[in-house]
Amino acid sequence: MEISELRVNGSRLRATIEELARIGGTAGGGMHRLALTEEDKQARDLFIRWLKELGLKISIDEMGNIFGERKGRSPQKPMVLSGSHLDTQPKGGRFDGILGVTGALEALRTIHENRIDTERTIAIVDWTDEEGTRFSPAMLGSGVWAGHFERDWAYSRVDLGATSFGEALERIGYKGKAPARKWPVHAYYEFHIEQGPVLEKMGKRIGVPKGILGITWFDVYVEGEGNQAGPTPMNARKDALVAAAEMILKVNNLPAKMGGDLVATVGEIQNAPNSRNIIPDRVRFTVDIRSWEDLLKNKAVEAIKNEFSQIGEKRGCPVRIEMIWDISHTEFDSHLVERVGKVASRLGYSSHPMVSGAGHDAAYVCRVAPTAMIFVPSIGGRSHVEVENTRWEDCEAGANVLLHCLFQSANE
Ligand code: HGY
Ligand code: MN
Ligand code: MN
Repeated sequence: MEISELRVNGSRLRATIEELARIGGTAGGGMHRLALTEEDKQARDLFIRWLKELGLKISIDEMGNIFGERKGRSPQKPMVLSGSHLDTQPKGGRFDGILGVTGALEALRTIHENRIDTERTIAIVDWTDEEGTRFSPAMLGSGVWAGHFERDWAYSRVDLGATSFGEALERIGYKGKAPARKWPVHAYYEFHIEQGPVLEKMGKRIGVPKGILGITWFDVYVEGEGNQAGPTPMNARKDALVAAAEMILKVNNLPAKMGGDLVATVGEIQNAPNSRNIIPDRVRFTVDIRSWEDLLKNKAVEAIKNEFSQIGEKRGCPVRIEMIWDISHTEFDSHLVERVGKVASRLGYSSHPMVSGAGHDAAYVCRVAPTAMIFVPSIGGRSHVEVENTRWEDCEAGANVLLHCLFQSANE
């Protein structure tokens, strides 16, 4: 069969996604498969089994990133790489990250069963800890591989139970020997759900992001004075939770105040001692600020930090800020972005240029290799929730676009 007529096997892709969804699946039909947990290990084991079935050369690096390589005719030429992540949010969806790994696997399955040789080696990857929800910041696996984070610093990151990334990686048996260090990559494609409302609203099938918003994460620690909820007069309180509440509302008001495309979120909070009749004395909450405009994002971060210290001052609740992560906006390779759009239209799919509001491993790979992404619509624009969903025909369409982008890059 002519390469141009090749298409992926959509029902096999669906079956693969559904099989993975059974590992860490929640009662509500979503996913709970945090990085480096037993569930993550089982998903990795299954992924490796699939790689072996295709006879791929498998390597696991010291960050637990898993690569499967299908050798090309000229293995000395820089390879083509595609993948995403298998770890999920605590109550996440069946497609975020998983579609990128299984879509790349499906592309290689299609190439393999049609006995097609490519000039360049094509490799697929499962990046460790893309979500950053258990071990922050996000994209630790791809970030170390791309040289953005130091390996030992990543190993030292701890979860709320004080388990370190390094210990958890060791425990699941995925602390590989291969150095987590970039090598020459000719082109990287990441296939992913949009995780937003744009494609569905525009009635378009394929999203062609030009890049990814810049992201800043920091943790806020507010210290109050614990006391009995009854006898303590209201004007004598140093209530850490009330101070935090005022700060959180300021975060929510920040985008309206600063303008532009800014978004700002407080997603996580811990309150201590968290007893109904004790005035809280310690609160930790997280802040996530994003924008395409790096200057705007950085100005917003400074502005909100000032607001926090004023509130802390006013309420007698000292505030400590711990910077967790900062990545400037990412601009993908214009030739590969153009290729994604052209391949989509050649295959008869409508497409739409956009920007990714969600972070992806492509953000770090893009800093060391030409990179582009392929999006498909999220039903209702929902993601990072159990109802996250994408039509199977869109998964198949996106995987076909990925297949032909891989072919073009692997044979140039
Ligand atoms: O935060 C993000 O956008 C990604 O899900 N890690
Ligand atoms: Mn993702
Ligand atoms: Mn995600």
